[in-house]
Amino acid sequence: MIRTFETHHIRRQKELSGSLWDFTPLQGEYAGKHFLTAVPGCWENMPDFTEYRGEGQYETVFEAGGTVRLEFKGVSHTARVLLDGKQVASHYNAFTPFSVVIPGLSRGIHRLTVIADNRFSEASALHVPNDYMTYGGISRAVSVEEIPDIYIRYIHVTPCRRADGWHAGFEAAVENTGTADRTADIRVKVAGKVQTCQAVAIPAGGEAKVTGEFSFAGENITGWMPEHPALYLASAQLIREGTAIDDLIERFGFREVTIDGKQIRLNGRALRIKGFCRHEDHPMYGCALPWQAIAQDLDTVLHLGANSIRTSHYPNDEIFLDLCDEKGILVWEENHARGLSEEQMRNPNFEPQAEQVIREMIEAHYNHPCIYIWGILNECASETVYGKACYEKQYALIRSLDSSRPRSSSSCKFKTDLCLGTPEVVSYNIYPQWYHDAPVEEYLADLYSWVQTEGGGAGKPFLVTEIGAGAIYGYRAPYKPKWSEEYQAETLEKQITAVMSQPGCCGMYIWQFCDVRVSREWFSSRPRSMNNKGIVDEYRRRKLSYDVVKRLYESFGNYMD
Ligand code: ADA
Repeated sequence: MIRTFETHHIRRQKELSGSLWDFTPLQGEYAGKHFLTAVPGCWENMPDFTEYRGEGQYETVFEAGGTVRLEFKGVSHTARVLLDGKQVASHYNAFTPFSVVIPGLSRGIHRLTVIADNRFSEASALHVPNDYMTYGGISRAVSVEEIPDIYIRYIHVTPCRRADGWHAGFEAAVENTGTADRTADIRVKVAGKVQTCQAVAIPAGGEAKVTGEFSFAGENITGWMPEHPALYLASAQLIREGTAIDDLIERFGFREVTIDGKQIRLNGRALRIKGFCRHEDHPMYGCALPWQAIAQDLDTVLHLGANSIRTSHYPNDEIFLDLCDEKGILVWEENHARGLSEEQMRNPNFEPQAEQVIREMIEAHYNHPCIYIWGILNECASETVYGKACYEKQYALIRSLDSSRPRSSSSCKFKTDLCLGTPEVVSYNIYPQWYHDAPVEEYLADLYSWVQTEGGGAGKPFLVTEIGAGAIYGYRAPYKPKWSEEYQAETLEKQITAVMSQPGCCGMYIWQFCDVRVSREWFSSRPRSMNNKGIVDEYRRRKLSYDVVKRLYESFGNYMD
């Protein structure tokens, strides 16, 4: 599955994932040996490759001709793409989509080769040994499309509420991959209303953008809210000499996120965030969870009384976002980074790679109503002057790409963060009663007071974006030692109660939804080489804390007002 809804009625699109591809590792004891394996998938789920770090070559064939567009929703960590043995694309980072257009392909059977590489190196500033596992493989969907030489690259819809009711702005981008200048009409349809931009010139090798706005004043529009996540369709059609030659269908929701003093407002309601941080990780699928497994996680999140998920620490699979749109789960989506030091941020690849992830994340995920905030650089060097310059650039880039959502970054720099002045929302990761034994209320009140006085975040919404404790599933002990399920349950009771009663705090994310594998190279002192702070273990088996979290989260509504 590529998306949970049809994105084309005119463009011919075929999914190439959802089948077995030929796989051969290019290094190691099985180099050159061929296997048949599922795509999407991670090679760590293949019996002989549970720890393989190297290049893995995948191959399949497909039938097409003319101008062909290949889209990859995620290849981990990096990808080299060859068509009939000739390299046509490369991409860095597992967590954002990329595509390539090949004009003038002869009609027939073609061989697609994808070489994924999950090694760490100085060339990779974001994929580094870390407190989560980064896998190898074609971890998300792959599709092939036949398109004209001009095609719809994206359509973005920005809903906004005015005194007379809902309006929706749009921007559609059309790309010309040919060698001749083209002209076409662009027919835009948003929630049933139509506008046609006549005779749009699209220069050879370039692109054209059209913008406009629809008014829905006085119409019966249902806003997108967690309780009723109403979704509407938007589409753009390319029309040349009266014939529709290409189209793109997207989905959006009438919802507006605004900052009002210390509140984050969704369609005017002051949100109370009750969330979980969630890695894309599963012992059976690695990071390539099938949509049913994702849906089951979301059902569990809702069963726990939560209303939000933080995609710690990278953009998630678009299917996850589609399902959150449909289920009314709010999403904090963030670019790919975790705990990078100033030295790591000074890697010359860091800034271009981090900014590339932001561009690709926002262009691809712009329309999802579930995303209410963009996050960057989890626990990176925000206490340094150099780091601050990087944060500022990335905040500015987000603002240039999307003016409709607030920005934030999860900091762990206790009373030393230099970057709280720019983002609309201040967020902190804290672990009182786990990494240190300060009483939760006191620790949080002390931090909050600093943010309001010297920290530069006065008067802004404040979120606790990580708090929690570890527990080994099945480890029970009446004297409640750390790592016991009893200790985690008791600690989360204290933490949730304290955070939800902290004046000025508009919510929290528990670290974390489920236990996850960590990279062996990073933190082998983690019991089981896992991060064990899940409310459920890696097989989604409930720990004692599950019922505590459910009771508490359900005792709070979705809104502060
Ligand atoms: C940090 C980090 C998380 C995780 C957590 C922990 O806050 O952001 O990725 O490593 O600590 O479990 O200690």
